[in-house]
Amino acid sequence: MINQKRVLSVIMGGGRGTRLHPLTQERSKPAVPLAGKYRLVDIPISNCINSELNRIFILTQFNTASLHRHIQSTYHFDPFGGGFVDILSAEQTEKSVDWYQGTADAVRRNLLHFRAFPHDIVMILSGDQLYRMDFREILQQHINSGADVTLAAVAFPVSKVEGLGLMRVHDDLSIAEFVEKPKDRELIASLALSPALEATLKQPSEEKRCLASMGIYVFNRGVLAESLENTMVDFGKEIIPALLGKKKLFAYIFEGYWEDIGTVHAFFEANLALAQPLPPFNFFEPNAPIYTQDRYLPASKLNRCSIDHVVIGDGSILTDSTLKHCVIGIRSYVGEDSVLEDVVMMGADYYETEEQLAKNIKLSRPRIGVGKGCRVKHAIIDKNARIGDGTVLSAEGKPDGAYANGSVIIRDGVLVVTKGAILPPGTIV
Ligand code: ADQ
Ligand code: ADP
Repeated sequence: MINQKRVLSVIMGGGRGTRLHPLTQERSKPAVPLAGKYRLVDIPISNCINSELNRIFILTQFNTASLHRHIQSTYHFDPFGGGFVDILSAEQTEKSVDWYQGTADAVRRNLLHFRAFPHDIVMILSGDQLYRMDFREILQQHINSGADVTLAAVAFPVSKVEGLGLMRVHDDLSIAEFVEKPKDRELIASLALSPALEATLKQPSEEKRCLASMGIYVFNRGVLAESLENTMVDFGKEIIPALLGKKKLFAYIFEGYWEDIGTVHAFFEANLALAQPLPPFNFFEPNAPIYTQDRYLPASKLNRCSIDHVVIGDGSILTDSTLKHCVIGIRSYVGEDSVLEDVVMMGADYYETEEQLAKNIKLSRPRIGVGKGCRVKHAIIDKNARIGDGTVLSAEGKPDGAYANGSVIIRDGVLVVTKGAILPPGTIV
């Protein structure tokens, strides 16, 4: 039986990587708002809590105010259970002033913090994935199999494995081969699942499948320390391949929905997917809720709007507007005659007071939110953005790059209005 009190969970909160830029321009990756009211880090933390794992570290390059505030105001544990969520940021490590070089380097530099807590197992999680997983199952398999390291894996069709670490396993799920992000088609085909293992999977597939690493690793304590006694910086690229043949590595096959949302494009699509009739990720699951900050906001108010497949966060006010296929975050404001289609609007951190609204008028500055008569398509509107009346925004036919004096960035074909941006009335991108 697993003893959750002997497990430490470590969430990788993001490296130097700028794949979510400009959403990570002013905040650390775990703090990026998700699905109207959550933040990225709520997903792995909720999975831990729902799996009765309550000793959680977040490794991040920099502990931004928003991340700190969010963790502080959301995750409270009863004082007798020993639970905590601790942010360990690179800037705070004593030995070196530079940033974590990679995932393994980040874990290595924090081993001393982990040592202060009794544990036998360290579970390493990615911070930018959307999935719901009961970690007790992988931990149980890890113990039953006698593994030194267990890697969570999803069976993906060979045409969809680009950019993922792939493994070939024996029928007992022990790992025979691991290749980080291979490109060669023949090599990928040679890693495909055996017919015997294919037959054990719940969902059949027409196409051949490979086991792709989810970047989730369960390590026995001693093996983790031993495998980091070197200068390797990355788990997928270096540590895991180096352990093959030396330690017992097993795969745990996860069969639920799993999406890596570490790029602007994937982040945008995964958010918008929540507006589908039956979203692939269910935030309404009663048995394993996703937790977030309780903000005590009023219910949203919609005045004469046309709404078609839209998720709306608390405390929003929408008037005489048309919204199709959108995710609208907390405290959003959308004015008359505006049309939003395929838009992820993150909302606002605060309401403007009467005085602030009066000041806006005096300064000819738009209020926070979307003004009147705007058209926005295929876009992310980051928090606290001020979009003036008559603004038209669309990425269609435009190359990636900066627009509107840098207030708008097109990335992976998705238009992003940056956090706190001010778009004067009549802006056209
Ligand atoms: P990637 O996601 O490309 O591949 P990586 O860039 O190492 O790997 O990121 C893994 C996680 O760690 C992400 O959540 C990232 O934000 C975070 N991270 C990266 N560097 C960090 C650092 N220095 N400090 C703190 N956090 C950091 C990995 C595996 C693949 C696997 C995919 C699945 O290497 O084998 O298929 O994850 O997404
Ligand atoms: P993000 O979610 O984009 O990372 P933060 O969490 O850093 O943003 O900012 C949210 C916090 O900032 C909230 O606590 C909010 O009350 C406060 N805040 C920011 N700007 C203002 C402002 N101009 N007036 C009042 N409160 C503000």
